[in-house]
Amino acid sequence: GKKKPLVVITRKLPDPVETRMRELFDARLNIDDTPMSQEQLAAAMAEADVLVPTITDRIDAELIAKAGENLKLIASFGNGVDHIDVAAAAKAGIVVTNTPNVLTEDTADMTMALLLAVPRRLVEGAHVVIDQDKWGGWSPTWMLGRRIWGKRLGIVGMGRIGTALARRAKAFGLSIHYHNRNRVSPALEDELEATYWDSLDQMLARMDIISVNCPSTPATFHLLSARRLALIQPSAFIVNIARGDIIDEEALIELMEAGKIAGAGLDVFAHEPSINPKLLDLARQGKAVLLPHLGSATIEARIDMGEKVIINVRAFYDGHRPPDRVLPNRI
Ligand code: 8YV
Repeated sequence: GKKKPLVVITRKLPDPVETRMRELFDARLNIDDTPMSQEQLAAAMAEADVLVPTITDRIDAELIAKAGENLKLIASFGNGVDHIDVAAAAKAGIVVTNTPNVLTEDTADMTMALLLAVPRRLVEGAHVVIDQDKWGGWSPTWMLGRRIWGKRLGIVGMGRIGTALARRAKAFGLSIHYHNRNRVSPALEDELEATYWDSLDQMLARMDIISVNCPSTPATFHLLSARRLALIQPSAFIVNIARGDIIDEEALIELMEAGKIAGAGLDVFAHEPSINPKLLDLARQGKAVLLPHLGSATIEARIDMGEKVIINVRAFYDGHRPPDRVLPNRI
């Protein structure tokens, strides 16, 4: 038969995915799961037919320029492609694919979890019981949070995850508002009873909870800038499961410290995995709930994402168009 493509996988993936990859490809697996250095990535890209990176690999123009003749496909394990210079890849004749859809519902669940956790003081409450032995008993005025039902949720980015969040939030009695590059279909707006805001500024100023659900691109860098964050009501909460660089994190911290934004639920940060110590202080004060990028971290999603990578690689090598090709002009 045909020679199997040499597929370099940069991180440890779930066992069933690795087993299948070993069957189908000449798979080079990262057994100890240490992130590759730029030098190791360059070495891998010099010989591989296919690279399977994750968000912890920075595949920039410099690396792509050094890629070997054989490298024709970067099949990323993940949805966001902000870690890959897709335009440079296209110029070098390298196809890029991602793993959309299969992580949508899990990521929307995690957004909902943060959306509930911050106003209802879930993590703070859990700590009172477990760590601090501070629970003196129930009192009618103790540890009061803010009601979620009946409030206005403003979704920044009404794509797959934003829509999945909107469905959940509607069921929780929130009214749905959104800002997006384009309006969604009238049918979807009807289903969600959603209000479209052409002006992000105007939407931000009127929401009780704001959720960031857009991709990180040059156009969305600091989309929630210091100026825009200052428009948010002091009683409002903000949730981000997308990417840390969409919010001006320093400005958000200052506004929360000053009591001008009530709280934040963050799964992503400006400089992951390091976290601004001021955010940790805010978390200790109960103003922020911080998670270590767990949005799509379920075993089911990870297996499905692996399957998607495999489908894309196989399609490419069978001479078909890979279903999840990422085009530079879509970014
Ligand atoms: C995962 C993510 O951590 O897919 C994304 O864009 O940020 C997360 O769901 C990532 O996919 C792992 O590579």
